[in-house]
Amino acid sequence: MPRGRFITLEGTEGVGKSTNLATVVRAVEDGGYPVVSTREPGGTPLAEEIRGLLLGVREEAVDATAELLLMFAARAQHVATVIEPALARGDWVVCDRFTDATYAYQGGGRGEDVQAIAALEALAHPGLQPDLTIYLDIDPRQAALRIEGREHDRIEREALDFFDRVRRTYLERAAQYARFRTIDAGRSLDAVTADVQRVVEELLARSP
Ligand code: Z5A
Repeated sequence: MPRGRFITLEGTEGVGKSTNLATVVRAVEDGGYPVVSTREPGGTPLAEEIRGLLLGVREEAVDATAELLLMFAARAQHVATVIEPALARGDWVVCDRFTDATYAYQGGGRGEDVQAIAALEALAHPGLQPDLTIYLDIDPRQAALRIEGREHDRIEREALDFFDRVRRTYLERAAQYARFRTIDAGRSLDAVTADVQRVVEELLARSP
């Protein structure tokens, strides 16, 4: 059984990751592969508990390094108990956010040291990188309008300049790594979905 493929969706809040995850899953299933659909932070009972700790609004200020370590604690559990076993049995894994989000939010947004993030990445998932990262790009001002009125979690309450830094980091990484496909997510859902479908089909065409 050949190892499965690993697809991640990335972007700033409200860009349409959850909406387009369904398109990715359907395209992979239509290609004939079993799919595990998951998300970060989260994806296992323990990691979902850590998600609650990370995103809950609280009085106590959360230290940026504590936030970074909690992200990787959740990820280590998720990789070890869900992602790696699925890939090893030949399933494809589609994940709403992964380590690129940590570089973008904790690195770009919070200013955490990139070398420290790289060291934690090497510890939590040595040798594992996505085969395809679909980066949905949008001006955070436009995305904010889409989720207006929704209750915001602790990180979503950050100011717009935080999300501008997050976006800048995503764009830098997209230019750096060949596994990225950047899609303009400021267009109609139909146009975005068509592009998402196309990039997944490109990966399917390259797969055994
Ligand atoms: N985080 C982190 O800091 N570090 C990390 O390492 C990781 C995560 C892994 C939780 O992530 C938070 O964790 C997140 C980053 C941080 N905090 N923030 N900000 P999450 O992925 O669960 O949270 P999110 O990004 O805020 O998800 P979201 O708000 O649900 O956004 P989305 O999934 O990208 O959007 P959506 O729900 O699919 O779409 C939003 C609305 O727009 C919805 O009504 C859609 O119908 C609509 N939509 C979607 N596409 C379109 C188009 N093209 N046109 C018009 N309307 C559209």
